[in-house]
Amino acid sequence: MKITFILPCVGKKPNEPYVKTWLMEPLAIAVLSSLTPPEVERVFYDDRLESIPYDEPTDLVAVNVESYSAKRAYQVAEQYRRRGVPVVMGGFHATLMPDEAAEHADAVVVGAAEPLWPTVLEDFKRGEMKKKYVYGKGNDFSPLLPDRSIYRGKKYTKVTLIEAGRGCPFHCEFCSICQFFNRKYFPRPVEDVVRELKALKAKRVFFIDDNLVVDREHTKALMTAIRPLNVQWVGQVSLNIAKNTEMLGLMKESGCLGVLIGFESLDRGNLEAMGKDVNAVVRDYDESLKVIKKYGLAIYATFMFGYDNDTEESFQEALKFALRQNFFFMAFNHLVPFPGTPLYDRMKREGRLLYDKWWLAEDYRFGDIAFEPKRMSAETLSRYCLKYRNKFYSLSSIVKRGFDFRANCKSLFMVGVYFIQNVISRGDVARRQGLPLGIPPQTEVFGGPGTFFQKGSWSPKAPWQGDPQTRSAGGKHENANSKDSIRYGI
Ligand code: B12
Ligand code: SF4
Repeated sequence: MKITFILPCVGKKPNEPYVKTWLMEPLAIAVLSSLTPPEVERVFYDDRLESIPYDEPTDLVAVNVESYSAKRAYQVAEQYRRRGVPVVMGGFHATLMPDEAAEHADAVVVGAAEPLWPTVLEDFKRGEMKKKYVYGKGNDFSPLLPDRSIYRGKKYTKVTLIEAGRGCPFHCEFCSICQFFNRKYFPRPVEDVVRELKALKAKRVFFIDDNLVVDREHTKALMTAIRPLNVQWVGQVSLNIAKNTEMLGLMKESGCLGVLIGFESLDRGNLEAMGKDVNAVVRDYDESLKVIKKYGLAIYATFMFGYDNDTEESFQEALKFALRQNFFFMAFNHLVPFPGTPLYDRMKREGRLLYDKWWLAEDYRFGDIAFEPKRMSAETLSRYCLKYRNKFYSLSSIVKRGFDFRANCKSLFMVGVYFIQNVISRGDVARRQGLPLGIPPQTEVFGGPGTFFQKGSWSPKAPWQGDPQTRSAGGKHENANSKDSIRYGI
């Protein structure tokens, strides 16, 4: 028996490389591979880096589906199913939208793969694969280590992704994580994390937990256990970490180089509307950052714009704040109504969705706004995000921030990482904006790694060939509701 694993890309611009900062190891594929019995032959195609050989014989195809890659996942599935090969889907989007995914797959796995994947394979072997597999209890880690040999031959960013826990107990209205994990946190046994780090001999690690400091005792035990391993790591934490200097000390001693913090907004009203209580308890961002910075940690700050109090001043203030704080990286994201979130439901109730299913809409591009903001147009919101990202990643800003030696450039290694990654991120601002979702199959002819050449009749004047700053988001959205989903007909 042979399984083909697929990680779909979001979409591609003809003759251009894929978004570079997104090219990390896809951990879900290594986890699935580890759960697959050794006698099963496995191959993996990463759609971001290579072409998919649809005609290569295989018995079963397993596809990871996120909301941004859903359209592409369905296109890929259609290609295999046309050839008579059954397709199984799983991942965030497949879990939050199982009925939609089931229209494009032979089976859908809802939730974590660990407790279900072996059963799916058993059922498949017997010719009795079910349409849906649902795991309702929570999220079990497997003692098996992810099988990273599945990445062989593929060039990813040189950082190892690893999990110390899953989920988050908070309830921010826009967040897919708390929906996926039912607002719970599931710690992974510390000894398994240590065993994985030792087996990998990994020196540069990204703890992908959405909030590494949810369960203080677990995190302390983890930091203490990894201290002797001499790894350098980055992770995502919440801002209230500033109140816990013991934890900050442990993080630093265990090799923490930097943290990603979701600031989201400088406006209290916006934070309340988001339900981002974990930030609302921190009265003064500058004071909190002063504490965190004492530990010499680089900071990747993420902001989200589009809540009801946001105006252009909100962008100006956030930029001022980011430059004052010399953040290592900064994300100026726009609010996205991800399916299955309370935000999506609220926007729908309030009649503010510009698309019923933006992730499948024919004319939706990465960077487009999928809802009607209160105090500016959708087009203006999209344009401001782009404008202020460009300002943050301007050459003068990169140089200025680089001079904060303590936070950003405290060793020769960090100087290299800082400048290379900031220059790549600068390029990615344009690479991501206007990225179409999916690749119409009739145009799918691949070129060099990560690129494809366009053929056929697809969009002779594609939107990204125009000026992304003037392309109208608001206008075109008017006709883009509901029926517009999936008109790419394969
Ligand atoms: C690391 C990470 C990244 C990295 C690397 C991504 C990569 N592909 O390697 C970077 C930073 C590049 C990134 C980029 C983006 N990301 Co990201 N990312 C994550 C993060 C933190 C961890 C992903 C991971 O490896 N998890 C560990 C694996 C084991 O878990 P998993 O993927 O859920 O897989 C499990 C199950 O879902 C299931 N499963 C998954 N696939 C399949 C397939 C089958 C067949 C089966 C049976 C089961 C199954 O089994 C697995 C084991 O239990 C998640 C949040 C999270 N906690 O997962 C966000 C997350 C996936 N990202 C998200 C987003 C939005 C993005 C961006 C669009 C952000 C942006 N604006 O740029 C881009 C899109 C990039 C792309 N798709 O090409 C969202 C997706 C939401 C959604 N509804 O789809 C998440 C959930 C974060 C969030 N806060 O909402 N991301
Ligand atoms: S704190 Fe972060 S991970 Fe947790 S619910 Fe809020 S946005 Fe999601």
